[in-house]
This record gives sequence, C-alpha cells and structure tokens, in this order.
Amino acid sequence: MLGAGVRDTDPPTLFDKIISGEIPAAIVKQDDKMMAFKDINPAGPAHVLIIPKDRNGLTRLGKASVEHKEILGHLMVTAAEISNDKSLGFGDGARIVVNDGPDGGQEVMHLHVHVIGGRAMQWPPG
Ligand code: DGP
Repeated sequence: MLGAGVRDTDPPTLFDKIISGEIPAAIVKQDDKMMAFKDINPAGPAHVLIIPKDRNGLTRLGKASVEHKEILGHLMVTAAEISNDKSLGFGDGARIVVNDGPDGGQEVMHLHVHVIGGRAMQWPPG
C-alpha cells in the first residue's frame, strides 16, 4: 500500500515504502498526516526525519505552494516537539533543516525535515 494520497502513477519513493511498512524504520511519532523516524545514517547522537504521508507533489521544498501551508506547518510543529524530546537524545536545541534539490544535497525526493541534535552544531554547513 502506498502512502495516503499518492497517485497510482507515481513511483513509490523510499519513504513511501517506510510509510507502507515495506522497509522497516524506527518510528518515533506518527499521525494521519506525517511520520517521524530515526535516520539510518545519523549525523549526530539524535537524528529524526519527518515526512508527509501524502507527498501531494512535495518531492522537494522548492515545489511548495500555498496549498501545502497546512502540512508544512504541521511538519514544523512536529519538528519542534521532537527537538524537545530528551528521551530521543536531544539537548538544548537542534539543527532543523530541509535539503532542497541537488544543490541542497537532497538524495531522497520525498520532502523530509531533518531534526539533528545531541551535540553542538557548526556553521556554515558543508
Ligand atoms: P537527504 O540527503 O536530505 O535526501 O536525506 C536523506 C536521508 O535519508 C539521509 O540522511 C539518510 C536517510 N535514509 C536513506 N535511506 C534510509 C532508510 O532506508 N531508512 C532510514 N531510516 N533513513 C534512510
């Protein structure tokens, strides 16, 4: 089963397969609109990805338009909740980032928010 709202003609993304359970993941939080799970290649002691269950055209943030305001807000509020969850290894704050497209270093073309923490981050990023 694909994620809710994914059109039959859209090839499933890696993250659609996590939503469907085809690929296992360490899920930390989910509801009908989003899923949050641990990154398989963590960039810090704590690293959670948050994805929309219905991509609705959101392969990347650069494709966002006004119709995506609600889900984007929901993903951001979820990022705040997760970054405050000490049981996941987060401390005081986190690096909350969206990689957008090739120049942004995006590899999986299914919008996702990275919440990385548990250590002090450097700036600028590489
Ligand atoms: P990005 O480069 O922004 O597209 O980040 C993609 C992230 O997805 C990267 O940090 C590694 C993570 N990732 C890739 N494959 C898997 C997987 O099969 N399971 C999990 N949990 N994370 C994955």
